[in-house]
Amino acid sequence: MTINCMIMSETSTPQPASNNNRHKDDQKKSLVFDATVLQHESSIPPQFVWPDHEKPNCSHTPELQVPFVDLGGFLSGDHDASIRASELVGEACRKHGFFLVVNHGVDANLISDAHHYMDCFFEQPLHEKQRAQRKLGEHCGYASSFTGRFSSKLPWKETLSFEYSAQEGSSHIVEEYFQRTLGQDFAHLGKVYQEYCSAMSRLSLGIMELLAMSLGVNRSHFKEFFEENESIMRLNYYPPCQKPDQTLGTGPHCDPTSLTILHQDTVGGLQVFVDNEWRSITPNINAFVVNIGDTFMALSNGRYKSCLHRAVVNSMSPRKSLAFFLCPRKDKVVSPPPELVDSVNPRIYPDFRWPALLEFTQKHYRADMNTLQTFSNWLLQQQQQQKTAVVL
Ligand SMILES: O=C(O)CCC(=O)C(=O)O
Repeated sequence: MTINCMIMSETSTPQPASNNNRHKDDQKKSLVFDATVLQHESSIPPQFVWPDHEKPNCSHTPELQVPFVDLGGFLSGDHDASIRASELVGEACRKHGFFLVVNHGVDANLISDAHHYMDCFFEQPLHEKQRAQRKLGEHCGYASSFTGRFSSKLPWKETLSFEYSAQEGSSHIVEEYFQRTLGQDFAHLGKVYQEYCSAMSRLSLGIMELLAMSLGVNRSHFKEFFEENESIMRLNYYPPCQKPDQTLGTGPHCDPTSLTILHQDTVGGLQVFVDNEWRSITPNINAFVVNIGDTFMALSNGRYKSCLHRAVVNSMSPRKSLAFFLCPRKDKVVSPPPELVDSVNPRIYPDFRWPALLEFTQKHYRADMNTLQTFSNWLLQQQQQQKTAVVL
């Protein structure tokens, strides 16, 4: 998940809000990502051209062999099948943090509706989509690329993000969002995405059990931790681009969230950086791609990896992906269970609450492969400064 920052750093160091200059502001204001026009242009605006060392290699990207974890046995309570599934999950998470789940129990019609309704939203004229425009400093709403927030290395995509909550009393939060921002005509989309998010929340709690088993901690530990999750759903829409070798749909980043459950259509474009090279994950409509995010990396005391990934675009077909980002309830303290901390494995990251990391990635830092470490250092520095202030 790229929860990109408003005032971001092109290097990997948090920058103060004042580092924007007027020239950049003017550039940002004048650039509009209107996919219906830009997808046909033979040259692309320079803000979308990525530096040579980050450009995709369109000719050859080897496939990443990710395990298929069959959840059928686990979901029906088969003990041996659950152990096998948890072993596969553990192996993948120690290597790179990516795996596929099949026989996941999510209704295929629901998934197909969720893709179909993305077309209904994104195929509208720009001004209609802008009714849900994401405001500066917020992480929900419609974003056409990130033209209002960055001046370079812009992603070739449009997104619609919204909040989901598994808490009691929030069972219509997604439906309400669609009605509030887009009106009654979009009520049916709200219903579908509400149902889709609930299915993702249930699935992620199951995966949390497998993760706990694989780490040798109490099976229900992480499931309980995320039971009242306050998560984020993002619809990614990548229009065709006539210069796909110059740009990226989603830039390289690790997800700052806990666990991502992604469903990609049949077009392909997701790539993961493993063993020093980019590898593609072949689409499979029967599978969800699951990956560990920074917050779970902290919960596992660094045992499991949050891995760098990106999405490339192509000149022929639009591509869609549905990303559910599992996040803890806002007041939960992210801290590894005692079983994962000992003298051989001391604490790597300090305790934090998810909203602090979210704010860090929005206001100070453009999510990349060092987000968690930089955030930890920043947090420790803040705590040190507070202690010093108290002593003085
Ligand atoms: O679309 C994809 O395949 C990846 C999307 C992604 O990484 C994100 O939304 O953070």
